[in-house]
Amino acid sequence: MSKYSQDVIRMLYMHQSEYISGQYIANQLNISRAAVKKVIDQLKKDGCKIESINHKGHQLNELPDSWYNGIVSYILKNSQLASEIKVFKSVESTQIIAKQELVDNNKSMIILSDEQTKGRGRFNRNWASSKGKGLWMSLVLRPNVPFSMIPKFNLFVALGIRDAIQSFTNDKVEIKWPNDIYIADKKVCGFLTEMIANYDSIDAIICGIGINLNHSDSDFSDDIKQRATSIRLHSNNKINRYSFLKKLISSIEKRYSQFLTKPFTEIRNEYIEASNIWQRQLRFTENDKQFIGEAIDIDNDGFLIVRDENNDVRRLISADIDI
Ligand code: BT5
Repeated sequence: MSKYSQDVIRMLYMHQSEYISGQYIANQLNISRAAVKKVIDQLKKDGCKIESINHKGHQLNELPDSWYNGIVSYILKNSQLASEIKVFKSVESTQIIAKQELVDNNKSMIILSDEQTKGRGRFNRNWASSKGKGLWMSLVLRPNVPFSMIPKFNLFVALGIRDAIQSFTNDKVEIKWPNDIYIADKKVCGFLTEMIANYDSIDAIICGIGINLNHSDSDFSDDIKQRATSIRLHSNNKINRYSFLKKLISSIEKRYSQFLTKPFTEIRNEYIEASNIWQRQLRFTENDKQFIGEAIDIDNDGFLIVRDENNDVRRLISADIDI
């Protein structure tokens, strides 16, 4: 792609409701009209629906299901969450890229990819990340907090993701403690929080977030079909990935600043109300050991309180829950 593609696509995006002339774009970028035409032809080839009319100019009707840095950086220009944005067509995992990129600097980052060929869940499980269907992102954050605060981070970020997804559907979006977001008892999002830490402080939090945006049922492979859903399946319209990203980053930003300044008790009631694990029998897996029980509370520190089959009460910091 030409080095001007990101500038051209950003200008078309900013003027979506009107036609802008090749001359106008050329003047803004200080390049020739022929160069503009070349970039626009390339963007069309790439899948952008750009309408070009003689003597009127160009108008962006629809974007393909992919990320353009020119637009992402434009829509997130007021965000304080990350100082750098990196966008890829295909990577093994955005978590791997994030870990490479965070070395020897103190930057906060947003890493996005249209596709992941080796997306990973917790405990090295597979995360299906098909091209153009979802939002596959790693956030690198640099909070100046002790690493004992990582579980608390998870609780706040879960609410941020829930808030964003909820604004795109009327169906109830729920948190399955500690790392999943569900709609109608199916998983729409999974996230994981990793960190780079030294003895007494965190160098970086790397939060990997996978959200199914526009999958239809047949886009899920047989092994997850029964348990996975997308926002599109609970909305009347296709999800605009750019609008969604903007909402997601602002929701996470809000919860992140709460995380830095407030105790978990500040959001405890909200979190409990958003959770889908109450009053049902659940199977827990903790350190490879399984037991059946019922979740009864989340305490002030964010631990899950569970009553098991023997009526013993347990306090969990993390576990896998089957519902
Ligand atoms: C998670 O793990 O749910 C965390 C997923 C994090 C993915 C993001 S995408 C961006 C970043 N880069 C990465 O490589 N990863 C992060 P876990 O709780 O272990 O759940 C994994 C399980 O969810 C799998 O074993 C499947 O059963 C199921 N699963 C896999 N892909 C799914 C999908 N797209 N939608 C719903 N469920 C899925």
